[in-house]
Amino acid sequence: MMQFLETLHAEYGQLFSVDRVIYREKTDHQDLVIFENAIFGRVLALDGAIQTTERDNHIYHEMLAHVPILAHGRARNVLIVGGGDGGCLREVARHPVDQICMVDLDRKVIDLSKKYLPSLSDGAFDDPRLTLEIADGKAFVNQTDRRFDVIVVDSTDPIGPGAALYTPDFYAGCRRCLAEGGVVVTQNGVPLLQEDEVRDSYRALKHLFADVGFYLVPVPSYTGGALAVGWATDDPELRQHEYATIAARYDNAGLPTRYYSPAIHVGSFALPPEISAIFG
Ligand code: AG3
Repeated sequence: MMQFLETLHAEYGQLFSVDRVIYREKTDHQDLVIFENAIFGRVLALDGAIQTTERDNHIYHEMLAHVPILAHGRARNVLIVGGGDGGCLREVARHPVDQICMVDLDRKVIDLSKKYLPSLSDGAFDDPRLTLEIADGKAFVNQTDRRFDVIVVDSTDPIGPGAALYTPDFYAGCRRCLAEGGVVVTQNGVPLLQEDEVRDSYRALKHLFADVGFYLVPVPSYTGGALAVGWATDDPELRQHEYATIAARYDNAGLPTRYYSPAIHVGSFALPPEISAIFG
């Protein structure tokens, strides 16, 4: 393999030169490849779709973890659904939470990421606060007795095993195991290329939660423009905090962020009219 062409979208794709294939395997669930690219460093792809890269994963993972946790302000129990590469876990673990539960379907993604992409988790899989479950996320949220203040859905796209994590049944399970005052955030694709995904998630979440919205995160390797992250909670105040509130919490947490900042947090909820129109 000298080049990797992303096959996520039928009509458009991004091309990476491949300096070296680090590892390739068809796991029980998905076609996994880790390769080396001169700009992005090591890159993880599942079923032909880019999942994460050494170079830009901090943008996505900082925003997926810090926005809901700092908006909540006193999160003690956090659930990550998916996220087997450990990047989201790394950022969640920087907070003084009591417990982190991570549920991923594919053990191979976790094991191979630890081995070939160690900077992604940066040791967070050894965090004593972590409970790791290899399980179907949809079944987990519909069955667990645990309750979570923040749920982060760090899923693949709604193709293959990830599709279950975009269903009304899954969202209802998230609601079921969300503690009072909690918030759910969901990876929701790039609106320019995946408009239906944004619309469908909005409609399904709106049935279940009082306040549903999106914030935007520009991740270069998720090509096509900013990525939408879904936001669902019964507390509308969580996404209306003033800059000063978020800045005070951020300073208090002492997070070593490279992309996230309180100003970016607040600004990321500002949507271009053409994106609001998708679900408005
Ligand atoms: N999250 C993968 C997000 C995929 C975004 N896809 C896209 N460009 N539409 C899981 C891996 C990161 N921890």
